[in-house]
Amino acid sequence: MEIFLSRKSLPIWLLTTVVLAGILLVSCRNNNQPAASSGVSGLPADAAALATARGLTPDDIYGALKTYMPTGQHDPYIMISSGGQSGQVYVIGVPSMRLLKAIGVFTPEPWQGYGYGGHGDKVLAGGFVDGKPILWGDTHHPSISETNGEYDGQFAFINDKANARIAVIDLRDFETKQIIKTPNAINDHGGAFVTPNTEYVIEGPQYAAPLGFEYAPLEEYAEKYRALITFWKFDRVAGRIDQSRSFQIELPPYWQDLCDAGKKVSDGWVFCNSFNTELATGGIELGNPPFEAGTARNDTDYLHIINWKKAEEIFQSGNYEMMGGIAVIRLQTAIDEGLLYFTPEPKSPHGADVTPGGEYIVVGGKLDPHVTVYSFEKIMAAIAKGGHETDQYGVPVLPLDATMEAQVELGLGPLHTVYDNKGYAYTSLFLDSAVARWTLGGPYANLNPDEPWSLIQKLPVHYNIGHITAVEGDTASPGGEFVVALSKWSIDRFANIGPLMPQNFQLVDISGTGAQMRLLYDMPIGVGEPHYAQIIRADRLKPWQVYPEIGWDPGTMAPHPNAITSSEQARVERNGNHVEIWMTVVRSHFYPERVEIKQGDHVTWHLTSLERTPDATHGFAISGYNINLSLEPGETQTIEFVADRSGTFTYYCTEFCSALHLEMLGYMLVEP
Ligand code: CUK
Ligand code: CUA
Repeated sequence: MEIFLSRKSLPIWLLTTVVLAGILLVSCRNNNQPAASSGVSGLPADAAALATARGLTPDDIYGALKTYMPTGQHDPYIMISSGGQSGQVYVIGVPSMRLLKAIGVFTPEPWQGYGYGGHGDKVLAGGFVDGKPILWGDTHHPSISETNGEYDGQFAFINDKANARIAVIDLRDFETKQIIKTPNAINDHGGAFVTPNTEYVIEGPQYAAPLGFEYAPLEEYAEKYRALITFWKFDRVAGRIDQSRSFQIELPPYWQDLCDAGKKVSDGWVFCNSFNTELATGGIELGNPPFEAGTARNDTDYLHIINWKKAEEIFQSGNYEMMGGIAVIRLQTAIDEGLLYFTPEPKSPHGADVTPGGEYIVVGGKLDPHVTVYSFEKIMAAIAKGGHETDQYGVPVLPLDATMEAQVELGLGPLHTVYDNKGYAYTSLFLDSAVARWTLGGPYANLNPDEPWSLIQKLPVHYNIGHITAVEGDTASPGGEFVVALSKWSIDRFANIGPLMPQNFQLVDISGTGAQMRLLYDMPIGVGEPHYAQIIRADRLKPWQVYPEIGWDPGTMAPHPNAITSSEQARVERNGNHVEIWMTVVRSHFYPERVEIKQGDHVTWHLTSLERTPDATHGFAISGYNINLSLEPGETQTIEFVADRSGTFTYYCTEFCSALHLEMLGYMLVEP
């Protein structure tokens, strides 16, 4: 009896699935019969009875057994998901689809104590736009750092579409370390994507504006408006983007949408799809076509093909202009030096996804039922051949029949494509609300028995899938167990909680071959609209359980100069109207427990957690002063403020850290 759902033995699970599914079929046929006595040895009657009582189908049972994570067991995969309008990043276990953490990125995050007086304030200030505080973001595309085209689990990057910013998250402590405002651009989209060794974090543009987002009338769109793709140089040792070694390339004012870096055979190149080669500027109120029609008039837009290794050489040779504090390679230079080529893509494309070996680039049709597959080899041959026509800005356009490898008809609204280890590609079909599995050709053709470049299965999802993500899916060697459909609508999937409904992460089993994809689980996301997510094998992550030593500053990832290591060193010092406090934090005391200052004092307050026990986190909130920190074991943080309000204020620990947690408090008396 006890072997049911044995935790150690997978074959028993599988056996159990089959057996239980069989029982369900039987018990469905005899619906009025209690299934209490299954007659199958080793299977508890209560499990079958429960399944019958709940009306679970064999598919439901399969999904449950695939995703259930018994207490104490860990997910084999971790999903790093954008948080959409929340401005944050979410960390989710796969396949259990349990939310593990919300990482504060562009928006203050109280639980992490991010943006309420501690070092997070400085990180957030890095993203102010010309000094204006912007305390939210529209995160779209997270990207995990890579080494040799594999996720290395060290860092994650994410863009803010709304304000053209990029953030760096250190995966040792899952905290945001840097936000940087992209110079010269006011919005972005096609980032963050890394090159195969994270030499650069790429941030592609979206809606064109004059460089520096200076004023220019829309009538001057064609002459004055431009796009910019940014190559952020990432310094792995410092764990920061280095703007002085980064550069931008000026592009025509098409709306470059999504970019992906080449890998393996195509390492050194970047590919971005685009739309609005029509240069539509809206103005329905003036009798112009509205944007949604104006941008869809042409039969083709342009896939952008960018040679970033050569662009790096041009940057290093000094052939650029400094604008807004960053090197900009001008459009004419990019054309003259052969950094930029176009090739046509059918009707308002979406997505650009490089295959694991770098041989092909897949672009979704969005308004065309096909995905178009470009061959990198053919692109290179077409470039070498030369003598191309150009677009209106002088960029060479490689003919489609010279660059295209295949077109595969999948259905309505193909957007984004990911890959597995069996030679299949998976494309989200927004209008069909389906995941399409199809076969790659070329070197992938013998990985499965199906005919190359053909649609194998369309799995319905609920509803309107945007992105799709696969385990290790953007690497040179993707996994093959799961994809997650990032579905935009969830109407009727969850309990009604009012008109704003959650999005729906739908876990799909892709472990079989052929038409065997199965929908396993729906996870509501009620915190914003995530666009993209990446899924990394959990064993690639090496996060800390506690900070490396007492007095660690997560802001610099180094020992904090004002850390103290014992409560005897705790003290308050006054120098004129500057008060400096060195405080220790440990179960279940703040030392000192009383802080007496005067109204108008400038206060610098250093707090060090003396804890070494994993999970012994303390909070620190000063009521009425908008100060709130999370002090994880070993962490030191400094807050600074002016005591502008006299009165009696409490500070207390916000984490239930011990039986004496409620006693973990102090008084800050501010004398008028
Ligand atoms: S875009 Cu959202 S579904 Cu911002 Cu990646 Cu395609
Ligand atoms: Cu420390 Cu509660």
